[in-house]
Amino acid sequence: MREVGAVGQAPSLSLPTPFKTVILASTMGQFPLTLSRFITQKQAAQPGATGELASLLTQIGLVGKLIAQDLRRAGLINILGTTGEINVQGETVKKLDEIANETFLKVFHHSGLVCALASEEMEKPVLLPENWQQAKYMLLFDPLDGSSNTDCNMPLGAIFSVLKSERKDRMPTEDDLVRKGTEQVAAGYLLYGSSTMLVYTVGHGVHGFTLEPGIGEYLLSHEQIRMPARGRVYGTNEGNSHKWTTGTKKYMEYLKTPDRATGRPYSGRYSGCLVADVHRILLEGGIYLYPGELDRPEGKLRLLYEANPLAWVVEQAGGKASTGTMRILDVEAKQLHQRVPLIIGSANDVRDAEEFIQGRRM
Ligand code: AFP
Repeated sequence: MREVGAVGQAPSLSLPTPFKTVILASTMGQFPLTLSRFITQKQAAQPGATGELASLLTQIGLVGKLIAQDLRRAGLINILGTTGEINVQGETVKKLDEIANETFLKVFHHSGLVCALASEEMEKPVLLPENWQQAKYMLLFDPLDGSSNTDCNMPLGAIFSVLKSERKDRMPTEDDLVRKGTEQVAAGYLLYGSSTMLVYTVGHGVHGFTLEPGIGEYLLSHEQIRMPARGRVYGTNEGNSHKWTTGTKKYMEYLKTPDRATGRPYSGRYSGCLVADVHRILLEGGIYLYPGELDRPEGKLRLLYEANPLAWVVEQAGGKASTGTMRILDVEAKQLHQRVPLIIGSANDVRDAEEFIQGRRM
């Protein structure tokens, strides 16, 4: 490998290898696309684009950098453990939940990009009166997905959904945020795993960016992600199997029954973080299920800021997302923290699951 300075007359800096690689690539004209350059390029192809959505996505990337930094030092700066409070979901609030939520609010509150912010961690949305006339968008998010992983260094994520603020004659209200998944204008997630990734769609495919910490830039690492029509992996909490319906039980038995012709049994992969499990499936195929239960037919996951954004991402990559009986993106939203069963992944796998859950297959 020729050292920096030999190729592009760049100064011979004593830099860590990844950075040298990036410089070397750039002097050879192969600099990987950064998030902002990629979004700007894509936006140039969109007639009438004003750059606000591009800025919003770039700000999501900033949130990812800030939270990733906190997570990297989580064990060291005593932000583990809980605040002792209970959030609107009835769950114990972990300090990192709060920090992640505050990070989203700090980045977007005065950005001029959004006129409303809704979070899993906040019972009511934050409506921004000073923004409502010029800010075109509303942002809904789960600031820290997989909170149970916080104290054991397992993967975590954040999920976001962007809606257009349709009303210009008045400030937005909570009801303006309660919309069907088909009305999203952007959606995606941040994954805090072995590396930090941002994956998003604006309806023209799904693209993944990996944070290069050495330069603080997200670099395009997964352009136009397409998921396999069928996988070999399932993710679900089998500790809940006693609460599953007959159809769900039969589907899971089917997945675990050996049959070489259909690649069964599938392997179980469940991390406790929806984003991490869906990301694996997005790249390698398979299925994730948090189904309706006998005592909780609506399931656990939230429609507006978990199921809808991930459903759009997965559909844009060729997959499917269902409640077990209908397409997630078609579910009529009725309230901000509405829950919904989620069966999401490779199209053929989700189709099989629907047939069992609906009793059309035994
Ligand atoms: P938390 O953020 O409260 O840990 O919930 C995570 C999650 O919403 C999703 O990320 C996981 O797949 C699922 O819930 C885990 O739920 P169980 O702990 O009930 O399996």
